[in-house]
Amino acid sequence: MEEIVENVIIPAVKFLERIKPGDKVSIIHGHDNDSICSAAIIYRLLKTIYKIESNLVVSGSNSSVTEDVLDKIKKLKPNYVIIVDISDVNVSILTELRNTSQVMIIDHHVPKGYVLITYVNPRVFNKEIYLPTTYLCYKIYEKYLDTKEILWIAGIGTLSDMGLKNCNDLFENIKSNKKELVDNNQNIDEILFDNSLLGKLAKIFDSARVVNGVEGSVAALDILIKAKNYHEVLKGKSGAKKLLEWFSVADKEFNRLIKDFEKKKKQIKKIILYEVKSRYNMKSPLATYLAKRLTSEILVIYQKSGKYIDVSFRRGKVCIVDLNELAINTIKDIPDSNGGGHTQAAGCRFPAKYLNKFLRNLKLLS
Ligand SMILES: [Mn+2]
Repeated sequence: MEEIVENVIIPAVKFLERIKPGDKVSIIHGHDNDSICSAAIIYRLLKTIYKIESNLVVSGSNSSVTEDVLDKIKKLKPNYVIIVDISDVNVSILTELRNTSQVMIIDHHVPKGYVLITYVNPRVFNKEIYLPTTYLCYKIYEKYLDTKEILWIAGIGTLSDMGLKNCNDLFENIKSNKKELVDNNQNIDEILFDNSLLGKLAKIFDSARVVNGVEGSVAALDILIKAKNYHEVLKGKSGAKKLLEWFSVADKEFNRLIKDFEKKKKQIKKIILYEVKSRYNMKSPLATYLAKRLTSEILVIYQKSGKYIDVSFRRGKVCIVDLNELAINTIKDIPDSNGGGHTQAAGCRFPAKYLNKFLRNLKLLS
């Protein structure tokens, strides 16, 4: 594993070596904790080593680089563009980015055949490997600086993307240098999420996206780059006061939905199906939490979002169904849809009017 990681980050280090103080850098990011923590680590690295304050550009979608990003990049005219934890960058957008800037993508989703860019993705080496983007950024940071200052950020992003198993060295580092973050946890496993200060911080930062969508993610990232340490966040400093308010809103709603789930969930063979009815984007944290109670079942949670329906797929401990495949197959014949992700956690999105078609597909595949 160590050796693969070393090889994966070599091109990233070469890319960063080309940057000079005074250059303009834009970091394009998505909305979830893994993406904003990755952006924060790269931002902090460039600020420390080159005194560069990168422009942070949020994409309209968490999984793809959207057209509006291109408009912003055209105005900013960066020499370098770094895209973190976003799996889809279509050819025409990438070509335009390449016209003005040198481009690096750091990602951990199913690899794409990108050309003429720096592509940092461990799955190019081994398609089974699972390492969150935040962890890759942490390993890149480690090549230059002492990681002590960013350990909490690296921990939040990696934990949020369920990277506990393969990122041992990071959690060992946290155990020895920021013990209080993982205290009372002898073993580093999923329980960490519900049972540690690091887990609480992950939930606090995620609540920004949950309660406020894209704007929330942008605000959360701003705190990640400004806060000196996590103590400031817990005290509501560096703009974190509103973050704590969002957390309390999200936490209440979360508990309400757990009860609602028990009442309204439906089972189709191995699939447990539930529609989230909430004004907040609770689907993904709820899915992650509920999946821990499962053994051989597949959890399918969906929520309406404007004209679309967003779906999260999760699976129990002993379930071996490939959720990336399942997500892709359930929307195969649905227009204007997209889906995919990882073997153990995936998602999809389709126009709400096709809900019955989606449910029929799901039934056929169960
Ligand atoms: Mn990720």
